[in-house]
Amino acid sequence: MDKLIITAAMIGAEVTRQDHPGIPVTPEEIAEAAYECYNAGASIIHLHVRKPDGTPTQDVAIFKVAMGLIKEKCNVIVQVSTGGAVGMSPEERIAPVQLRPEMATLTAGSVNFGEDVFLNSPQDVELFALMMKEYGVKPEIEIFDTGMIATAIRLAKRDILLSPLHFDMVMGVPGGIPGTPRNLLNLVESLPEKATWTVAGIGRTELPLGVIAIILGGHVRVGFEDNIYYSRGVLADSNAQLVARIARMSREMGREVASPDEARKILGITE
Ligand code: KMH
Ligand code: ZN
Repeated sequence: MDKLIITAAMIGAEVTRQDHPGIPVTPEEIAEAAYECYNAGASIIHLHVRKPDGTPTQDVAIFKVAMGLIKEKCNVIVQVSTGGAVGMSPEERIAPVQLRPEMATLTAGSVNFGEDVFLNSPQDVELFALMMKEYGVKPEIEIFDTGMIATAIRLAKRDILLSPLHFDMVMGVPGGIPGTPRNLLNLVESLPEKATWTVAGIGRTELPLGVIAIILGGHVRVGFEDNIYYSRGVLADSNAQLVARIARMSREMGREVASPDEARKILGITE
């Protein structure tokens, strides 16, 4: 079994300072939090950025500053979000890919997202995938429901997505696939050969699904984007605390944690 890749999703688009006072907002705060997560065992930073007032943005200039500051501190893999926030235009969302990050997210279909609709038309999914191919960016294919895996496989058959594919099962979003062990097993069994996968359990599903992924040979995403609690009703101290717990549990179960360079090899970013 490969070593465990831990992704830190520290920011997202929805969580506010009111929800958690420790959410990193400025590029400096983001870089510092990323460095703490790296030291705790994260090899990928799933990156969103915010405007100075805390609202989500896909502003390329802000991404560039945040990525530069992260890279000054450590060689973690930066994975930019092309999900952005619900309601942003496709043009806005895909813009940070021009910075040629090592990875970016690619949501493989539309999904109800709480009270909103997270719109990803077949045309936009294909366009995003083609842009990532053009810029040499490894997609992390975000799966909010079963049919999205089939969509990704169709794109791979047309060489729009290149093998080996890497998936992120985003589970427990109200409107998306519920975060149950049985659903996770079904998703994993639906993956194409040689695919790698991680799981992002939303809210209280983060920890149990993470543990199952450690056992199954998948990988794990944690952080305030998905869950701000350490235990029921108790806010986590920091993103790094959530990363450290998964790293500790994985080692206890006999599975070592991947460094960024080891993660690059596992994902096929480098040879
Ligand atoms: N904020 C969500 C609407 C991604 O980063 O690619 C989408 C999201 C997924 O967070
Ligand atoms: Zn995200």
